Amino acid sequence: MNQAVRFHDQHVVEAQTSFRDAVIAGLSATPKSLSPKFFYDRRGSLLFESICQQPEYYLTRTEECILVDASDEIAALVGPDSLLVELGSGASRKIRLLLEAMRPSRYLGIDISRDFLLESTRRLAADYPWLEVHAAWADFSRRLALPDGIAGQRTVAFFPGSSIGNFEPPAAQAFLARLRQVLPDGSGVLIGVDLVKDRAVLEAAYNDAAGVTAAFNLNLLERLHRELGVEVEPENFDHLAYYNEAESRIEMHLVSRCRQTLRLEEGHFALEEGERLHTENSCKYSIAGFQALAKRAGYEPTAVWTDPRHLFSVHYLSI
Ligand code: AVI
Repeated sequence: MNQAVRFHDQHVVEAQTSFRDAVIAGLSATPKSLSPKFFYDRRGSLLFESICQQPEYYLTRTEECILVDASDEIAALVGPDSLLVELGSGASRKIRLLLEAMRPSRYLGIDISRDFLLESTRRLAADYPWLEVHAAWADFSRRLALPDGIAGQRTVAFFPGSSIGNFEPPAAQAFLARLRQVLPDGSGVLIGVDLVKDRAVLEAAYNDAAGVTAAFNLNLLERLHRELGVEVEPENFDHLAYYNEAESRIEMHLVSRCRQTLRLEEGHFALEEGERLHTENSCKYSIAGFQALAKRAGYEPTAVWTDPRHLFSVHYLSI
């Protein structure tokens, strides 16, 4: 098998222009907000990988244990020779836990961070010579399409890490419903979902002692400077993350330490001392609550796996 990665340059221009427009819209809104998808430039993607190693961030290692324990059952549900599509593939680490058991014929990694996507899919192609590896640089939260030539094959969409939690529930349902439309009959979705739990455990995960999550949050400001030339001093902001119990979600904000103005081209965006820029929601679910959402999106929840402490869940949703 040829070990080159087949690269599909799907919606690149759209992703670049949408960043500038979204920043202007987000800084003009009340309260100010930016989409968490903009965290993931190269530095943000590396910081996220580091978050996943932090002792407080239980999500990654718990999901990995669940996947390892359930890999044979997952493989039996899915069957061999499928197309395995990873949404937000990042470092393509978790997929390695499933490849030997599942034996798909093709893998497609889709990510918004181009360099990261290319590096990780090249490594995957080198390590699994029997696998046909594809990479699509795309913003799947805006437009979801499988590249020509590989659409139509029975597919498993792998959406790990509780990234679905970064959509609010109505948007999560709409996203899953859109995903369903591009998957052929007999396909399914394997999705990691973080569970509601003790506030202290949740808040520690988003306020790690090493300050990596804070650096990840503040990197958004550095990205505004690097890519859009926004005049902004990250040291004039604090990282804030807390559990909003009424909404079952962790909220992340950047809090202005002083009265200041951010400048982007002709636009001036004033912030008061203490004013927040809302950067992320990370929604947490009960197992039954997530299954109900998946049903509303048109899926049949077929299997669910969790860990002994019920920190995290992995669901298989059939079409
Ligand atoms: C990618 N996503 C599921 C992470 C989360 O937990 O919501 C992003 C993250 N934000 C702060 N720490 C990690």
